[in-house]
Amino acid sequence: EMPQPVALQATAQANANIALVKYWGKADDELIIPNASSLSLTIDGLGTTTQVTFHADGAVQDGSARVDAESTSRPMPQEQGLCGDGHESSQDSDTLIIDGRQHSGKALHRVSDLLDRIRELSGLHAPATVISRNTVPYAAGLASSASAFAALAAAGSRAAGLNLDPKDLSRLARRGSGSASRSIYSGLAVWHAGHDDVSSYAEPVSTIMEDAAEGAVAEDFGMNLAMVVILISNRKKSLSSRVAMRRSVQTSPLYQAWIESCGRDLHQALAAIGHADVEALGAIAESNSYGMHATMMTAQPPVVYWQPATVEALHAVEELRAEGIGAWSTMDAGPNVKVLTASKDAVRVCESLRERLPELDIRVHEAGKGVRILDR
Ligand code: 2P0
Repeated sequence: EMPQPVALQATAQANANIALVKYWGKADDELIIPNASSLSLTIDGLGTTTQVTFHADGAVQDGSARVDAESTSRPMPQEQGLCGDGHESSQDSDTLIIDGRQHSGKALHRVSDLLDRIRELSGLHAPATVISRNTVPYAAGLASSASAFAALAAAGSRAAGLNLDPKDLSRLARRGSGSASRSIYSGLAVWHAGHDDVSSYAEPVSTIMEDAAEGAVAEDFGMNLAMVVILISNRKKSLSSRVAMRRSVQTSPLYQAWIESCGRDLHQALAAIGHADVEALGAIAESNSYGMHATMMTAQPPVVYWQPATVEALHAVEELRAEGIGAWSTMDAGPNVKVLTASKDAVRVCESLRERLPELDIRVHEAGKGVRILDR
């Protein structure tokens, strides 16, 4: 007479994004409201696939969720033995498996927080199992909370019977990790800083352009760009971006100027995109990235993600440009260097960089798709 457990399950895939105008610092740590709007390019080949299963006893407590009766269990490919007998019995709390390894502590806490938000929205009060795989072609170092939380928000909300529109999905992903708000979309996206939970969300640049042009047909601007990723290190970073950005906000004397520069940079970047001016966009992105790192380096204590090979790579990009090749560097909270280029130049940029930096793993990533639910 035990109620038959109902598997409420969905799987989603999301790609990483690289910011051209960076998000660095929060106005609200709890809701993850940034101090400035940001702009990014979603890229292919660096993503996360996540399956969420809610273990409900057929119960939807307040009836607000539309539960899909067809969402019966479809197991992910076996996760190196960790999907086995061990934890099915302890379903009073969430279970998190990333790349075949079960996680507890801080990682699980962050995931459970987002699941709590989904339970709140759906009225579904049930523990969940989250099985996540990073689709990284080369060893870590680029694993991104953006793709992880975008995939979790999409799979989790769908598994709970919610059917969120992209804007609400972006807001939900934002609660997991700020940059995840932008990975909902393909190509170029802007995360509007906003001032509260409702007004802080991302949308595609094409939408903004359409609005500005009052309904003119928009192209998918992002598809003309690519990122060449120079892998400097695949080690886990010493300091999380969350801590590093908070320290920058609180202690860098350059912080206020940084936030002001982001406003100008976004404005000019959108104008450059409107004119399909890759050169102008690249120059803005490179300068914005250096500005962000300046706020970290002038924090107390300083945050320096750079390694010797980072500086070599940055100089190599400058050399390419001196030769007339359109390539611009950008960096995030780690030592790796990403190089923005026109898609048509990407292979040439990649080959030139490989010649100059023969020790390093260097690969082309084209503009990527937005988050999507995978078929059952
Ligand atoms: C960005 N980064 O715009 C910036 C540039 C890294 C450097 O967003 O605290 O993991 O989870 O909101 O999104 C990385 O920060 O931070 C990031 P939380 P997140 O891509």
